[in-house]
Amino acid sequence: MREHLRMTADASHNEQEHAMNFMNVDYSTKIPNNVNLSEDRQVLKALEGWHPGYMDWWSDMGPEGFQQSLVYLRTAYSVDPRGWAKFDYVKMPEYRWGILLAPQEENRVIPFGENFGKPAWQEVPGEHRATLRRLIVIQGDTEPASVEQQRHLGKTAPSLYDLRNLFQVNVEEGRHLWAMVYLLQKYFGRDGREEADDLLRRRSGDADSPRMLGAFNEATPDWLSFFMFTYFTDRDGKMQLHSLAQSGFDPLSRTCRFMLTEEAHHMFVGETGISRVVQRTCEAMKEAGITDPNDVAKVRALGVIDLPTIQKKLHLHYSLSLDLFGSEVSTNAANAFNAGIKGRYKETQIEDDHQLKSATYPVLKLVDGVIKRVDEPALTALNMRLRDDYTQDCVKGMLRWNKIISLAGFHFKLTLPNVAFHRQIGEFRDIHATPEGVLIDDATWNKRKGDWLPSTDDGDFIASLMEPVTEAGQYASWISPPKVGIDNKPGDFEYVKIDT
Ligand code: BYC
Repeated sequence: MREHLRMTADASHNEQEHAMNFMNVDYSTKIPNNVNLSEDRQVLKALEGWHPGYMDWWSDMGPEGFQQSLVYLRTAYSVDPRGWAKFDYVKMPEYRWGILLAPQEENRVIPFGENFGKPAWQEVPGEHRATLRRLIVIQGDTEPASVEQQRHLGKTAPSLYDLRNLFQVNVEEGRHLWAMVYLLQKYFGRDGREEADDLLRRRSGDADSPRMLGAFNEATPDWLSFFMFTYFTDRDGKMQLHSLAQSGFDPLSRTCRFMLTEEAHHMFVGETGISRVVQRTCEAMKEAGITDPNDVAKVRALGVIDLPTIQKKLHLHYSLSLDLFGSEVSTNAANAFNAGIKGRYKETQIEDDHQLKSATYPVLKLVDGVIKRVDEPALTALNMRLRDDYTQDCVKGMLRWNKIISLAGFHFKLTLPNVAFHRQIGEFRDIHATPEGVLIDDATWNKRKGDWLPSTDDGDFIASLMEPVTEAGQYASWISPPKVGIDNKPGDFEYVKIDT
């Protein structure tokens, strides 16, 4: 990411000045941007026309309550990686949602596919218009969906620090919606504008007009789910954005590159959130002299979330997020790659022909009732490859959480379930498997699923802990304070001034 944004060291002073001006965001128009909107009247008009609908959506479906509170938020004022964000108190509806693209790389070429090595497209290539639009719409659809899923959480935040992080994530997902809407309105004419309107019409979990991808129609009922979502589902976002950042369609690439800068904080919220929950549980067990982390009743009596329940939530969110990678073998993915529209994770760092003419990739498949690795053409196995990259990325957080547990002296390990567990998309959607990957029949699944996925009782227990804590520097019983404050603020900093 930084590689892309970093300016070449040998650029002359003037070039550097020019680049800096370009990177700074123009706040003189209603919609802050670094794409020279003031000289692109048609697109500015389309975006200004879309703005009131967005504000209505934000007020109907954005965070419930707190709209008049002052929140200590970061706002992007530049896309320079050395200093792109500014922190200040802002009322959420007054947040400056803007259009920010990473700087254009001179002479950038399409890094993969049939058009490998040709100049990157600055306009939509006609023959790939439909594929491109579909991917942008799907990406755009997830952004408001997550805000809708999280809209009730403010009422039960475990601290002002967490409340602020929730709102930061929410406003930035809102900005990511703007990012996709800009691409639709600037490059796709009338149908782009219609798609932009539809992005405000669909609703997470709505029976008639749901969001496009499965995980974005699930509830986020409590803060443990929020942390799991930002760890696992936002990480799918990271992988997908990385793949789209490779795109031969340069405006999409530049948009995604900047989105990734913001996205990192969302996963930080997830990773540290789960760490803090695990930490608090371990401390409470130690203080109470509990040696068996599986003694759920005893642990729950302490007002903390037992490790087996954390494991169940992890099973749920990881498996839902795996579904977001689509089918293991996909001609859609192959076509998008061939076209030069969606690449692989870290495409430019991979050493191969970038066309996958004869390469194969091992794909997990169900063969005669057994899960096996089967070599498939690498081109159709791109979703599987990205999913594998994702799994590797997920493991990092697990190691940190498990370290907290082992340092506290407990024998318990959080683990990722097998990829065949609890799937609704792809190769394993019609079977049942245990978290260890053992295939089981329907009856066994129905009997055992409460051992592996959060049950109603588990949900009720977690809900019972979700009491808001609104005093600066105070934290709910079930979560540890963070190690450092946001923007290096002290522990008792008032991140949200609720009553203003
Ligand atoms: N749910 O060939 P297939 C984020 C559909 S998250 C419902 O298997 P393909 C964020 C698929 O659309 C990242 N439907 O898969 C995170 C297709 O339908 P059509 C979001 C699904 O196309 C947190 C059919 O099944 N970005 O940013 O290779 C907070 C066969 O498809 C699902 C992207 O996903 C599903 N899970 O890959 C905020 C990137 N999976 O066309 C934000 C853009 C598949 O036959 N999207 N289907 O009607 C893509 O790259 C691809 O569309 C997918 C699917 C990876 C999603």
